[in-house]
Parts: sequence; C-alpha cells; structure tokens
Amino acid sequence: MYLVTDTGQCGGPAGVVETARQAADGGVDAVQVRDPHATTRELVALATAVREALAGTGVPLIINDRVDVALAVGADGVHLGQRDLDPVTARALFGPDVHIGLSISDERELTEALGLPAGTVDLLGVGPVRDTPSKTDAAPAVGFDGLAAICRRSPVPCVAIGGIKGDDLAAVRAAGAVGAAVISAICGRPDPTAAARALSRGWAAAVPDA
Ligand code: TZP
Ligand code: MG
Repeated sequence: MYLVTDTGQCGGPAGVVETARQAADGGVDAVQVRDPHATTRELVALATAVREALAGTGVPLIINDRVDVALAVGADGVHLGQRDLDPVTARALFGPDVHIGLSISDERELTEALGLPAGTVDLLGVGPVRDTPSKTDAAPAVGFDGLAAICRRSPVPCVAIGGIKGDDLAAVRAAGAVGAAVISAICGRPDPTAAARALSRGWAAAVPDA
C-alpha cells in the first residue's frame, strides 16, 4: 500500500506530515509527496518535514514529478509523469540506487516505456483505474481490465492508482498489480492510521486465486 499525499485533502502542510507519520504507523509501504500547486521551496520544505517524520520507520519517501526536489531532499525515489523530466535523464542524474516510477495511463504510453533501456524505470504507476476527483487532469479511467492488460505487458512491477478503496484491493491484486496507491482513502480520513492499517491488512488478505 502506497500513500500519495494531497496537501488540500490532508488539511495543509502540517496535515501532510502528520498523515504520512500516521500512515507509516498504519503499515503503508511507501509515501509519495505530491503537491502540484506548491512552489519549489514549499515542496522542498514539505518533503524535508515528511522525510523527518518517516525517519527510522523504513518507509521510503518518493517525490512526485520533481527530480530537483528529490535530489535536494535526498529522497528514496521519484515518480515521474509523462510531462516530467524523461526517465533516462532522471536515471543518469540519480544513478542506480534511487527508485524511479513512471505514470502510465494507456497502452501507447506503455509501448513507449517498453522502449526504455532496462533498469531505467523500477515501477509503473497505472491509472487512473477509476475516475477520481483527486486528480483533475487525469486521463480516462482504464478500469480493472485495462490495468490487467498493462500489468501483463509490463516488464516492471505495476502499482494501481485512481479511485482505489479497500473493496477494490482483491481486484487490483487479481489484475497483477504489486500494490495500490491512494490519496483519498487515507488523506483527510478522520483516522489515517486506522485507514492505512485497514488497507494494509486488506491488501495482505486479498490474495488472488491461484
Ligand atoms: N494519478 C492518477 S489518479 C490520481 C493520481 C495522483 C489520484 C488518486 O487519488 P485517489 O483519491 O486515491 O483517487
Ligand atoms: Mg505527475
């Protein structure tokens, strides 16, 4: 289970930091700091505070879109969209040890990603699986069948994103994704720790049929 933060839904920057801490307590496996509206300095400050909140938890910090910010704060990874710095250049800047994710929202983007040199991208974020108010410029939803088709062709692990709730985790796993990323299912919940715990347990229990 992968938390993506939204500063509005989390109740401001302090809410992002607290939600990240609580989600780590609740068992999420990664936290991505995402704030397309923040200035560079605001995002560096936010990511630094989240890095401190996650220190000692073992939960990796991933930065959405911004290679410069990921480098500046010493993040564990970056998650790139289709309009961000290209993954080959990002890999050259980071070297082999930083995790690079790439968003894919259709088969054409997947085909392009398949042409990248091996080792460039570690993970694909696939979605939106469902329509979601959390990303206003999201591509059309791929659904669970679209997710499965992309996971099947992907040489690297896929994480599903977009409108994922606890009830969807079995379908996400059955589609072949290694994880699910959520904003609203954790951010802004009255008890993010409990929400994260329920999702983490739900994921572990949602073993697809053999
Ligand atoms: N990318 C594709 S959908 C999405 C992002 C960042 C938003 C996911 O938010 P939610 O609330 O889990 O649907
Ligand atoms: Mg992006």
